[in-house]
Formats: sequence, structure tokens, C-alpha cells
Amino acid sequence: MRADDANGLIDYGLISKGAIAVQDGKIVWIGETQDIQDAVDANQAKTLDCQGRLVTPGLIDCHTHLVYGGDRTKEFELRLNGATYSEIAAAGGGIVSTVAATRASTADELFDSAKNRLATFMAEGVTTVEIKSGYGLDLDNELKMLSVARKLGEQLPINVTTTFLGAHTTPPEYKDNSDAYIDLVCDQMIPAVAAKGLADSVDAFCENIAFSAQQVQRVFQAAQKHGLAIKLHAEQLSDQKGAVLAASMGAQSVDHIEFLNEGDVAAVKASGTIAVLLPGAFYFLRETQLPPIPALRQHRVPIAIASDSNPGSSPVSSLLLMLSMACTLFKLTPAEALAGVTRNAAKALGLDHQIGTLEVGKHADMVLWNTTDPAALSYRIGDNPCQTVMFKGSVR
Ligand code: DI6
Ligand code: FE
Repeated sequence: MRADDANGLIDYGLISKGAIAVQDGKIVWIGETQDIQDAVDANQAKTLDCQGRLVTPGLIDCHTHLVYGGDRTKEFELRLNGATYSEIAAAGGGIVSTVAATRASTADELFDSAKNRLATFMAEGVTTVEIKSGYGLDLDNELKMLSVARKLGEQLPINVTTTFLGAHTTPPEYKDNSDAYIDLVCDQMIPAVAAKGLADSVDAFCENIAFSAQQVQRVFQAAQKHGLAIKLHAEQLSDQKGAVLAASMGAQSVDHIEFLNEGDVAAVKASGTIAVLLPGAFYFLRETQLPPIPALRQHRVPIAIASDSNPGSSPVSSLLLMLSMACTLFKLTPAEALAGVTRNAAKALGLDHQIGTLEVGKHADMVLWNTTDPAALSYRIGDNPCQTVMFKGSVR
């Protein structure tokens, strides 16, 4: 995909019979194969014959909670056997159970379980993944989660960006005193996370079951004071005007947004904020309220697609499945879906100067697919046509 159609609405920008030259981990030339001889000294180069198949940018999952302890299989089964939310909570289930399991896990245990989940994404051509904290909810455990996420990026051939999500939910020890917990997030956690360089951005969950827009505003002010980008879980279950707040403060992205009011889309566009849609959570929670996609298109708000991989609302390990769901559940076109996990996902992470499209000067992160048609990536369910992945110029 090239960068010249602003929202992926027109076409893929495919080059038929294309060729790409790579040097020192970056793309140094891209065009038609017949022209490469004049542009690049091919005799010096190692060549890879792609036999006319599709090459795309490496896929980018711009919203995950991949690092956590335990899982919620039992809760899934209890729910489908008729247990109510309070019965599940009483049986130790829900998000608090993941917090307990994450606190009880060593960094090595968290690393190993997240590495296994990440391997599935990587096998489908994912070359960049964002990972959030938010299951530690005290300083030491949030730092532990973020350190594990950073280590995944250091040890595996994948680019990892990290997001501090201390304001995910109120931990048990601050029950009924969420303002005091927000004080802790703003006054101690964000400064410590920033000082250690463990997060690229700060996120929060703005919802009536989590934090108010007013509380989120305090978190964002603290983040910006420490030079961190901001993004928000907004309007997932109700309209809290979180997206409007986030946009007014220059957020990179607003994520979920099923309950975003059409009239608020212009504000999201004006700030250059990206709309991140999470069809896995929509599916798993059996939501019915669709994000305002016609309004997003009309205002040309870039749309990204992500897995939201987490144990409670989106136990997903496949970004390709999210393309299928984005098309089937949200009626995105396959071109919009692909832009959602490449160009627009890069924008949602503030990395569009480096990744997300195949352009001279960008990282040589790309995928060779066993198909010629980009729509096949959205069409197939449970199929993995990923053949070869190049990460920063090296075949993975
Ligand atoms: N929204 C969600 O759907 C998840 N977090 C969030 O902010 C739920 C996470 C969980 O249940 O573990
Ligand atoms: Fe999430």
C-alpha cells in the first residue's frame, strides 16, 4: 500500500510486477521490476523472487493487552452455563482476577506466556505490536508488566511499543475511592514510568464502570507533563464524551468508540486523532451498537483495526481474523481493513514516519503472502497465507 490515498477508500496503491530494494534495514527503492536495473546495482544484491505474489507492509497491531497472568477460561464457561456477573465476581472472576494472577506471576512467567501469544501474531506477519500495562494497578506490578513488554521487543524480532494503562480499573485496595487511586496514578506511577523510560504513551479506560472524563483528564495532564503521548479506551459501552476530551488534548487515538456520537466525529478529525476499531471485543461481548463508521468516512478520520487481545473481552491471537470481522461485522471494505492494520495503525502509534507503508526511507518491514489479491487477507477465515516476513531488512 502506498500513502497516496488518504483513507484507504480508493484502492490499495498496488504496483503490479513491482520490486523493492532494501539496504541497512530500510527501503531504498520501490517501483516496477523493469526499472530496478537502472536504479539499483542488482549484481551486488541478494535477491528474493516473490513470483508475482502480494507484498504488503508488515502488519501492525496498535492495541493489545498481551502481557497478563492466568486466563479467564473458567469464567467464559460459567457465563455460558448461566452464571450472572455478580456470581462470577463472587467466584473471584472478572478483571480483578486477572489483576490477582498478574501480581502473583513473576516477570519470567509473564514473559513466557506473552511470548507464546505473540508468536501467533508474528506468524501472521505482524511486525509491530503495542502492549499495554493495566493488570498490575500498583507501582511495582505496573513496572513489571511494562518491563516485560519492553523485553519482548528487545529479545524477539518485532517492534514493541508500550503504553501505561494504570487507569484501567480501580484496584481492590482503593475500592470506593477511585479519586485516591487516580492521585497515585498521576503523582507516583506516571512520573516513575516516565523516569524509567518504560512507556511510549498513556491510556485510560473512560467508562461508567471505570473512570470519568474528569479523572481521565487528570491522567492525561500528568502524562503530557512527562512528555508521554495519550490515547483512550472511549465510548465502548456508553457515551462519556471521552473521545471529545481525548481529541481536545491531542490524543493519538480513541479506541472502541461504538457509542461515539456522530456529532462528535468532527472534533476527532480536527485533532488528527485516529479511530481504532476493535471488532474482537465487539464480537466477544456480543455488542450490537456499531461504531459511527459512515460519519468517520465522511469526515475522513483514519480508521485503524486492532485485536485488543486480552483475557476478558477479546481473547484473540489473530490480527487476520480482525480483518475478517472488521469487514463482516463493521462492513469495512478489505482495503479499509488492510489500511487499518498498516498505514492507519502506524498513525495510531505516532510511527507513520517509519512504518505502515512501503515507501523509500521507511523500515523494511514487509510480508510476502501466498496470494495475489489483497482482499484475500480479509476474506479467508482461519487461514494463514503468510509466507515470508522481513523485519528491518532481515528475513524472520
Ligand atoms: N476494555 C475492555 O474491554 C477490556 N479493558 C478495557 O478497558 C476488558 C479487560 C478485561 O476484562 O480483562
Ligand atoms: Fe483494550
